[in-house]
This record gives sequence, structure tokens and C-alpha cells, in this order.
Amino acid sequence: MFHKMLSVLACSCMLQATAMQAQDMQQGWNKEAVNKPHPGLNWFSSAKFGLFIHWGLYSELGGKWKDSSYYGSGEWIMQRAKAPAGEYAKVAASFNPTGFNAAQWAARAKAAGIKYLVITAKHHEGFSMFDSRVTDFDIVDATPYHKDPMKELADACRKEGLQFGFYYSQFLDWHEPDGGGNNWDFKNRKKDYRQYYQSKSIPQLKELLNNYGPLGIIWFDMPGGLSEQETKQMIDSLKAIQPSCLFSSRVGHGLGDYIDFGDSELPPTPIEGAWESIYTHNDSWGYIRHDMNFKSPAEIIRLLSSVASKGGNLMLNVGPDGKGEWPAYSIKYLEETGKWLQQYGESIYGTTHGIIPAQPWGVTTSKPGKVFLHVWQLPDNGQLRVPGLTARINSVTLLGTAIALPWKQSADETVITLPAEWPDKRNTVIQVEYSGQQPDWSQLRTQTVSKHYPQANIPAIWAIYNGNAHTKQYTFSHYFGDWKHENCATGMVTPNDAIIFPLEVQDEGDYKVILDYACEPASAGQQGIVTLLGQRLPFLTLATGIQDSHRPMAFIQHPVGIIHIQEPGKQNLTIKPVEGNRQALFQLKQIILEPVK
Ligand code: FHN
Repeated sequence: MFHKMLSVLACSCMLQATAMQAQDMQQGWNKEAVNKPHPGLNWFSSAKFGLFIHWGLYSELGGKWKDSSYYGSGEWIMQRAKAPAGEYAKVAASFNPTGFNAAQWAARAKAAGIKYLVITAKHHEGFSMFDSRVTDFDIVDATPYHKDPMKELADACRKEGLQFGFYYSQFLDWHEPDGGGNNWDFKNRKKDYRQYYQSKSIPQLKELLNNYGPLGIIWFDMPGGLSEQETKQMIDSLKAIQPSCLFSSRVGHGLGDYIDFGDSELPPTPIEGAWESIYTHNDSWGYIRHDMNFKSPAEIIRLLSSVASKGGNLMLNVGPDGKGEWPAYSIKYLEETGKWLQQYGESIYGTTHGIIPAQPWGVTTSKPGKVFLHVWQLPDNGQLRVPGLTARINSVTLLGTAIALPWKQSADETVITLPAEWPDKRNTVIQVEYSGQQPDWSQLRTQTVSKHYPQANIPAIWAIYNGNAHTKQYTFSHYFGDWKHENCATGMVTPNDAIIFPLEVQDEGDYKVILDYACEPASAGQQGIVTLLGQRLPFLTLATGIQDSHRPMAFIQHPVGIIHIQEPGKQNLTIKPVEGNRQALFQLKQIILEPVK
């Protein structure tokens, strides 16, 4: 598949983050999984939409420890404040989630169109949100609540027909002297991680698998401390209890049942097999009182569609507070998402990746004989061009209605006339039913440029790479836990290291060419050139900032000139360094072509 072709070019992550998190990421829990046949993959592969819930003592703290407030990853507050384990444990005495209502949580998830729910049984803080015999540092023994919310939630989810699973941080445990991660309290100690696994992690995982009915997933996170052989042994002992329960790839050593991408990571191209993208609704996983940056319903709907268009599941996180209440915007916007799914769910559930690459108007998902066009950017002439849709078309309708749309087909595209009234500007789905042969998106290499949209954003991953030019994934964060993953073109030093974007320019006219890149001061001032149809746009690279473990990458959208397209059709846009440069030009994220109005 095309993704495999691209991934040959892709290099390993360059990590820019706080030292601790960078180290954690390097452990390589991302993207490792074997994707062997597994009974749980049947439900997982068609589910498409999961709900992640981070809930623990950190939810009671809400981003505040003593007089200090923290932003991002509220569940890391103990580590960030370097709170002594004994003192942090006292939070349990005031953790009394009387507002928790399992039936209401499950019903909300169901109404949001969620198909599976995964909740933190134990996060890195070490506190068990279930009744555990292994420790007294759990919700039943250590809090005034004295009840096991996980029992009720597991039952409520099953009543609603949702798959239920537990997140379990198997290695990091800041409460335990031998658990991973806490070096501020238990310093100068030679930690015995195996002892930790034997005395807490593995017995607790067994409790979860034995006491909460059939589980859909154990969502392991941030592995460490065990060899591959030991991890295998742990997995075997757990699988024996519930063979149909899926294990996330973050169990480590490539031994998971499906792939989990990094936090807030969406792969640039479709991926075969079972996988999941993980995003949080606002900027933190665990509740932070002062974090109000919630994704709107439109953002959730488009994110869900984008993940599905690449073949994966979206698991979206909500962080309830210490009383067990969800943030009001999470309730409201998930409800909105659910309403959208009632109308358009057919284009999400049970689909595979789209057969047409992303277009200026949106993305596609597919089922045998059907392609769903997720349209969220309308062409200003009402004509929706679908390049590469050349199979014999049987019908074109607005999904969920009997409204047929006029269409015409040529040798290499289908053009659909959109109705004057557009039902949902966030994303209206058109269903196209076809028969016969339809080329897969991997053969549709060109990227569309048209004057009927505000701009065409073309990711660098779509270029053809020459010489030493290659793509590389850069991971960095602007604040704690805010992971960004950018696939950029780099390595362009000599004119041989050119990259070429195959374009399908649909309309004549003038287009502004904008390069979106990061460039360290040492690389600034080097010369490059954009060429298209004999037109040349020379440019000098601009400095965007130093990139190191303390500074996130900074990108600039640098307009380098205007090109004129006389004749619509297939065109190649080339970017190359000129002779004499000593460094790579830049890390190019995307090119933007903007019709001049
Ligand atoms: O460190 C955790 C983080 O707190 C959160 O639980 C996320 C969710 O995917 N997992 C880890 C980092 O990737």
C-alpha cells in the first residue's frame, strides 16, 4: 500500500519536549503492534468512536497544588509539583465523588454515538479507582466515598451495549518506591521494577480482568522495566483470564493487539489494520478547572471523520472533576456530536479508509460499493469535483435522505452539483453508490488545487522525494502534554535534493505560493527556488527559531510569490535548493496555494 511506500521515506521521531516526556516517548510504545487476528478486533474495527475517561485524585486537584496552578496534563500534577507521595496520598481523604452516576455516564456516551469506553483504573499517580485487595490506596479504602465506581460503570456500559475497558499504567507509579517515575521522593534508591510488577501491577491487572466482567480493552500505557520476554509472560498470564480482551500497543515491545498512535497524533495517510488515534476534548486528559479550550462540535465531527478517512478509530477523552461531574462543554458538545452521528453515522461506523485522498472540500470514507464524501468546505460555484471517482455510479444522495444530487462523470472525475441549501456546514455527507472497478486512493497521487476554495493545503508527505530529501516526523509540545506531530520534508541541501508535488490544477488563474516551514537561524538565508511550468520563484529561507529540548518548533507561512496557470490540468510544482547551500533548506510542513482574488 501507498502508506508503506511513504513510510520507507519516513524517519524516526525527533523529539522535542520536556526531558521527562521525551524520555518516555523514546521508549517506543507508539505505533508498535503486530495486528494479528484477534476476536476483539471484530467490534473494535467497526466501532470507530471511543470515549476515554481520565479520572483519579488529580481530578480533585483540578490543576492546582498548594498555591501553584498547572496547565496541560492535569493527571501529571503530582510529578510536576514534585509532591511527596505521603502528602499527595492525603488528597484521597477529600475525594468524594458523590456526583458520579454510572447510568448517566453510560447513557451520555451512548447518546454521543460512542461505541466503547475506556477509563483509568490506575494512572501514574498510583491511586486505584477500583476496589483492590493489593493496596489500601484505593477508592474504597482510602476515600470517604467507600464504593467502587468501576463496578457500576462496567455494568452500566454493558446495559447500554458499549464495550467497556480499563486504562492501566503498568510501569509508572509515583506512589510506590519501586514503581517507575518517582525519583523526587524515592531518590538514591535502586528500584526493583520486577518487584513492582509482581506485587502490584500484575495482581491488579488480574483483579480487573477477573472482577469486572468481560472487558473490551486493557489500555496499557507507557511501558518500562520489563524485557520483551517478561512482557510476553505477563501478557500470557493475563490473556489466559480473558482471551478476547484487546491489549493496546502500549503494552510495549510491539506486543499489543492493535496500534495506538501518539497522543493527539493522526497518521498523514491511510493505514491498514486496526488502530486508534487518541485526542482529549480540551487541553488536558485529567480535569483542570481553568482549562476551557474545548473542541467545538464541528472540530470533533471533522476529527472523527478525518480519523475514519484514514481507517482508524478516534478515542476522545473527557476529564470529570473530583465530584464525578463532566465539564459542561463536554456534555454539550458530545451530545451535538451524537446528533450528527444519528444522521450521518452510516459514513463512520463500519467504514474503511476513503478511496479518494483528502480534497479541499473534505475527506472520504468507504464501504464496499459506497464512498462517503464528507464535505465541510463548500466550493463557491456549487460544483463539487471528485477526482478519480471513475467507477460506474448508481446513485448520489445526501446521506440519510432520499435527496438525489445531479452529477456528471468524465474519464477522470465526477462532478456533483450541490443543492443551494446546505444541511450542515460542519460536515454534510454525500453517499455515492457505485459498481465496478474503482481505483484506490493510493493510485490517486495528485493533490487538487482550485480557485473555488479559499486555499489548497498540501502536506509535504505528498511530494516525490529526490536525492537526500526525505520526510521525517517531528514531535514537540508547546506546553506540557500538548503533543504535536509534524511530518516534514527535510534533507534538501543540493539542487539534486528536490521535492516535487504532483498537482491537479482545476482552474486557470493566479495562485499565491506559500511555504509553511520551520527553519533554525543557522539555516536561514539559504536560497531555494519554486518552479512550475517554467515560472521561477526564488526565495531565501527565514529563521523561525532554535529547536531544542526546551523550545518547540516554530513554523512560518512564507509567501514566496505568485504563479499563473494558463491551462488547467496536471502540473508539477518543484522546490529545490540552489547550488552552494551548506545546510538543509528547512523542515517543510506543507505548501499552500491560494487563489488570488
Ligand atoms: O502520560 C500519559 C498521559 O497522562 C495520558 O494518560 C496519555 C493518554 O494517552 N498517555 C500518557 C502519555 O502518552
